[in-house]
Amino acid sequence: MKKILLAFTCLYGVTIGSTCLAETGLMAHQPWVREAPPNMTMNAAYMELRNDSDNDLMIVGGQSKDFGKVEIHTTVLENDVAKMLPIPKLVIPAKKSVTLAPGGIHIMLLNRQHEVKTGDKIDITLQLKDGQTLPLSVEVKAAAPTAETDGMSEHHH
Ligand SMILES: [Cu+2]
Repeated sequence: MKKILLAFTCLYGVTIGSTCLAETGLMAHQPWVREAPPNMTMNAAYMELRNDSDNDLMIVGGQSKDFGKVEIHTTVLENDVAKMLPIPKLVIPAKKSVTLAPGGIHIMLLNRQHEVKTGDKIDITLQLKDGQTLPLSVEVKAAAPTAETDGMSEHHH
């Protein structure tokens, strides 16, 4: 197993609400999970994944201690009904970013292990095809973050 690379430096410098793999240049910007009703045992994580390297990167799965199962999903329209479909891999092309957002691609979190509320952090580790991992600490929010609210919450630390 390759060692986990934590983000010390980024080609972008320090960006609020971001985690990145310094070596691969993969960055997750503003990862978040929407607070789910207490009886709902699944949820989804959204973020912008940015690949600043010269190589395409492929996310093939993930793990979380807070959820029993982590999948990559996309959303498709079938007879005007939105349906989620698991996809085996998510390619982040070189020098490009892919946005994971409600109604589109998302990291599906299944089999919740305990209740999660707004303000909690969920640990998710994304698995890359080359063996590297991108560990994320994802905040549970009541609503989708904006650049401003994210910056403001940072001042409370
Ligand atoms: Cu899903």
